Amino acid sequence: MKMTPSEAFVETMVSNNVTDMFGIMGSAFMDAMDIFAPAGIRLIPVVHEQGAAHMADGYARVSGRHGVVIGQNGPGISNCVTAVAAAFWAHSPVVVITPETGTMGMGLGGFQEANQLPMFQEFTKYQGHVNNPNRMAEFTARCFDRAMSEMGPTQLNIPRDYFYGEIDVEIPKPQRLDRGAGGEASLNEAAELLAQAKNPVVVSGGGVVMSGAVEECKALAERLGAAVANTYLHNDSFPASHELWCGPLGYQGSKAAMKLIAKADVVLALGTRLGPFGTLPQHNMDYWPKDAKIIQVDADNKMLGLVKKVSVGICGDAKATAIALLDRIKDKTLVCDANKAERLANIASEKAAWEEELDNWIHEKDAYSLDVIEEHKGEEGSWLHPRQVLRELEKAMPKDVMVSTDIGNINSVANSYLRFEKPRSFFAPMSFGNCGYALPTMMGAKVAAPERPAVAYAGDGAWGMSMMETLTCVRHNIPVTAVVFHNRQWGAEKKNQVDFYNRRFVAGELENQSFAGIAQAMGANAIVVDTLEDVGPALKEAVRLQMEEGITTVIEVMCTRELGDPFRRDALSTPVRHLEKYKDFV
Ligand SMILES: Cc1ncc(C[n+]2csc(CCOP(=O)(O)OP(=O)(O)O)c2C)c(N)n1
Ligand SMILES: [Mg+2]
Repeated sequence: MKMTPSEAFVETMVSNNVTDMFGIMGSAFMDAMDIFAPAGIRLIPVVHEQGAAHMADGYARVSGRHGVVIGQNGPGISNCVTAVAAAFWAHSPVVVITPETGTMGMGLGGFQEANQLPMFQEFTKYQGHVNNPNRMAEFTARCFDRAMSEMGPTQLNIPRDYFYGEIDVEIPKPQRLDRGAGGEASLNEAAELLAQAKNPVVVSGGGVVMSGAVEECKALAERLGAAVANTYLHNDSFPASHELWCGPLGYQGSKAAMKLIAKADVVLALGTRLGPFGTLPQHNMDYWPKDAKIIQVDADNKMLGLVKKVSVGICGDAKATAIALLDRIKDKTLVCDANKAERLANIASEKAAWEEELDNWIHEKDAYSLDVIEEHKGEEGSWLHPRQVLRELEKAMPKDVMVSTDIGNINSVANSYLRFEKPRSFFAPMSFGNCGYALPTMMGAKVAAPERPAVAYAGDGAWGMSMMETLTCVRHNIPVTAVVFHNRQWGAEKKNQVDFYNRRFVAGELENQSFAGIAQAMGANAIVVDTLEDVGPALKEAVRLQMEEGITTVIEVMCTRELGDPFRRDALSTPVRHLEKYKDFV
């Protein structure tokens, strides 16, 4: 059919069911943008393109659909890089559309000229470059197909003059992969290991969330009577109310999960790449069971055995594989049937012990934390203990909530207190670990699921990087609730200065303005919380306003400077100085 490349581009997005995009307008793609609305596509303008790409990520993660981001060539596109990297490590089907300098100007150093493919090379699964306007629909379609089949961001790079002209083209139909359970041999071998296991434990990862496999994971775990641990930052990969759930592994995770997996003889790691950060020692426990047989299931064969040694690697879709494994063991007598009751009792008692420990863990007890708690004695107004705040927030969380967390000390401690009943509910920056993630990601999630309550956590440092998107919440009616932990420091990094640099604080303090005041100036509602009793009611009221009146609220929680365990002690070493002038800096 005869059309312009702009029309071919837009029509291909329509055939991929695109209804929302995030970005900032620009001349580079104005010809196509002009027909977004009649095509049924809403372009949500943001404050900064990093926010747009995070929104696309959140949108994709909550809906399982494509998240789409677009911007002006050059700076609009380079502004997206950090957020696309985060989407890459979250395996999100984000399509980043990057209009580029026109072909007649390339290489001349013109305005906003940049070579945009290398910028995203490391953080995309596929890069489509429209090298001829006649191929606009073909490359657009391939980017949308590959984002789904490869489970990650793809880039569509379009020289800006290629939107114009006249082409004869057929709009391709979306091609979606029909995923399977994996090879017979590996499935049989895994089923045999499970049948012989005395103490099997299941690890449920992001692949379980993405493939919609929670029910299948549940059925398999129930047949085995196995404890189920969530992988790091995938707390929504198994329902927290289930008797077999034992919480997340890894940084600030659940001691119950770590103790239970430490004793496993067979681990079924379902839908997880077993990334390096996810199984780091924690709470002084090196819990990964080195002698256990590990069955790893991942949809990407390159992840099998990459980080952890495995006995059986299954290249399969978590859902299909769980079904295939259950089929193989359901009617058999399993070795672990004999001690099922005993194992269930053990799960219950480990969980109860961890809950009790959390209930009594009112504040951090290391020397630095005790000192900073002391510094406020006798002051007017309260500075709250982060752990107590996090427990109160947990208790006040609405049903069906979506929560995003940022990178920071308090946000990491939050991991122990975030529990979910259903998948696609918890969003964190995963392996890229960038501050400034939580608010825009939650906004994208809210656009995809306006019927669900949306809550973003951020430390005061990270909040500074992202809070301007509050303007977007207000301008474009995307109501969310943000909880800002005001502890006047870049706490997570300062913790390293406590542990390794003798409390020599360089660039770690943040003497802040009022975040409530800033939020109000941006047109949002704000609540300052400085007593523990107010934490839960503040969250409940903010969520009520969000759901009933479409109002965005920033809850500013005044916290002490105490600091929980650091991300990783393994990454730093004690300072050594050879020069006389630095001799005291050890
Ligand atoms: C974009 C980016 N810059 C810097 C860092 C390094 N970093 C990790 S945590 C952190 C401190 C976060 O401080 P804040 O948001 O106030 O949370 P807190 O640790 O105080 O709870 C920093 C600077 C990062 N992860 N990402
Ligand atoms: Mg802070």
